[in-house]
Amino acid sequence: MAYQNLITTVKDNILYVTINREKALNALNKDTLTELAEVIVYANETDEVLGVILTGAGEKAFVAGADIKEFSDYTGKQGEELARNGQEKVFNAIENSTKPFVAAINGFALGGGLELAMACHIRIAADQAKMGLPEVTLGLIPGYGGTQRLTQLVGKGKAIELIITANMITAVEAEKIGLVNHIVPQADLVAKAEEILSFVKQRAPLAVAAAMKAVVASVNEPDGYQVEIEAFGKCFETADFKEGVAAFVEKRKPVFVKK
Ligand code: CO8
Repeated sequence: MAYQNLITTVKDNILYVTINREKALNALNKDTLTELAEVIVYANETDEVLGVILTGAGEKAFVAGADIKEFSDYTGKQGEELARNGQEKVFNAIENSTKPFVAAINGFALGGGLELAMACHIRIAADQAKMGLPEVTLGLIPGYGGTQRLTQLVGKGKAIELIITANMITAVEAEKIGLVNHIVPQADLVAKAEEILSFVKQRAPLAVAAAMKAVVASVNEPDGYQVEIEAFGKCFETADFKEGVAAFVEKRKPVFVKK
């Protein structure tokens, strides 16, 4: 995998993705979005990858938003197309992935950057990180799912306040309202993400995927309970279920084979 704007590597079943446009505070230009779409497909299709850690280059920004310089003279139709395309291929694709994506928020996560972090399944923030959806300062609104996912994560009242004031919040405030799962010192950010994935990596991968699908269905499907029932039933047909139960009875560690 060779990318212009991403640094990627796979180690110990984790795909590390760093958005690498440090001079532009890792802003999401078109090429970066295209590369992110490709790396998401790679993560989904590669058996070796059991989880993804997504971060930004440098110590200042995770992602400072969509690349403002690129869309300054778009028409309404182009804007709509850009939002639809980005949501489908990047933001929804992350949320619908069967591999857990952990956002390691190493600095500013603004606009499309916070939307990217919110599309991930778990968010860990460095203690100096700042987050916000400043789109209304530009005469825009969040277009990469931010109005929906912020509301799901923190509730309507807080979401409206954050979006219409455009104010940034600190990592501490973000944790308090449920926007991030954990806060750690900057130097421990990736280690914390690895620690979380180290637990996931020991679990039955098909069950992990089924659980994520059912949780996401709670907000994106008309009947999440039905999705859960069907996914639950399918688990009984897996070899990993038999292995998990056998290992419990035999008082040993299970060896899952993703079948
Ligand atoms: N796009 C392009 N360039 C950026 C962006 C951005 N979002 N953010 C920062 N940069 C660039 C700056 O232009 C500057 O470049 P240069 O040195 O060439 O002038 C460089 O990064 C460093 O930035 P600053 O000098 O501004 O650094 P400061 O420390 O003074 O400020 C801030 C840091 C507060 C993060 C500031 O850069 C800032 O406010 N950035 C913009 C934040 C923002 O408004 N983000 C939202 C963008 S809109 C969006 O994300 C919409 C998503 C939905 C799109 C739907 C489909 C189109």
